[in-house]
Amino acid sequence: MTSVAAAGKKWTLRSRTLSLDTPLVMGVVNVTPDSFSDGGNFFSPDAAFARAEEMAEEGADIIDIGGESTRPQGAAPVDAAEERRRVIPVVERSCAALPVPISVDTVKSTIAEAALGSGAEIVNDVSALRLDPRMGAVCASAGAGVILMHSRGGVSDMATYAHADYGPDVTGAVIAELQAAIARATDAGIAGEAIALDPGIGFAKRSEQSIALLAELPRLVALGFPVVVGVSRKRVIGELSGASEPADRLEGTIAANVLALAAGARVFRVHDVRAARRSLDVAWAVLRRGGAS
Ligand code: HH2
Repeated sequence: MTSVAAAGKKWTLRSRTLSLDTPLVMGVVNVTPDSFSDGGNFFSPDAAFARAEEMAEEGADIIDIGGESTRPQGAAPVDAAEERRRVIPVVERSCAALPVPISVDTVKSTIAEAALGSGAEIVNDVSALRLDPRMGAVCASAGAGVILMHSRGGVSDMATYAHADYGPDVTGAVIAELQAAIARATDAGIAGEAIALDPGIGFAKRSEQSIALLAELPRLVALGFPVVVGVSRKRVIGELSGASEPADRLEGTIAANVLALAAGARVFRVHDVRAARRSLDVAWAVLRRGGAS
């Protein structure tokens, strides 16, 4: 198998730098009643923290905590007060108790600011700084690591197909829009070393468009930033593997993660941390022996 070297070898967060010499597993904790695959499972702060702790023990390198779903069935936007109530206690407790960096999955600058004030290291913005004009400045002044994920539309329709019109080269269109996001970030004062890119699998993308992006991931990797991939339990995996239940999409998730690793992605956002850790570590040993770096 051909392997592509990840260009970005390090990712600089607020108080630490992550090495991308090995694949990084980012465990998802959704403090929501309605997330597409685990909604309601970790809605209480105690359950969410317990899951974060368990993920750290299972080998997560990063824990990503979110309080607003973008699920494909049309997510209900959450107001800032409710999102804060859901997320901040879990971020605070996780930052205090866990050895791994904490990421906050939000499109709102007030939530990012509160999470960073509680010790979070990364802001994972699924709108890539499109939806809140203060977001870039908040991330810059804290020196946060920032994930710029490609999407189109607002929270309630970004995971639908409402904006899935790309022309023949979906990867080229996504890269152009991510380049605009990089410009927004650097204009706001975010350092290049703090930025990671994510193609936004399933966000304003039909399955064939998500597949094209995964197949052409080296084009995104070639921009020179760390690449994050979130395929975990998504519709495209369900369609390809015939698994209608999100929790039944583990094998397909593993296959897509391993191929993304071979294509140069280095950060994997997953619900099933143990399985991702083990599969990516095995794949990486072989890829590295074959010359991947
Ligand atoms: N996918 C989801 C949410 N946040 N962030 C990044 N960087 N990349 C992704 O692919 C990504 C993301 C959607 O998954 P999930 O959080 O499990 O579902 P929901 O939005 O329903 O809470």
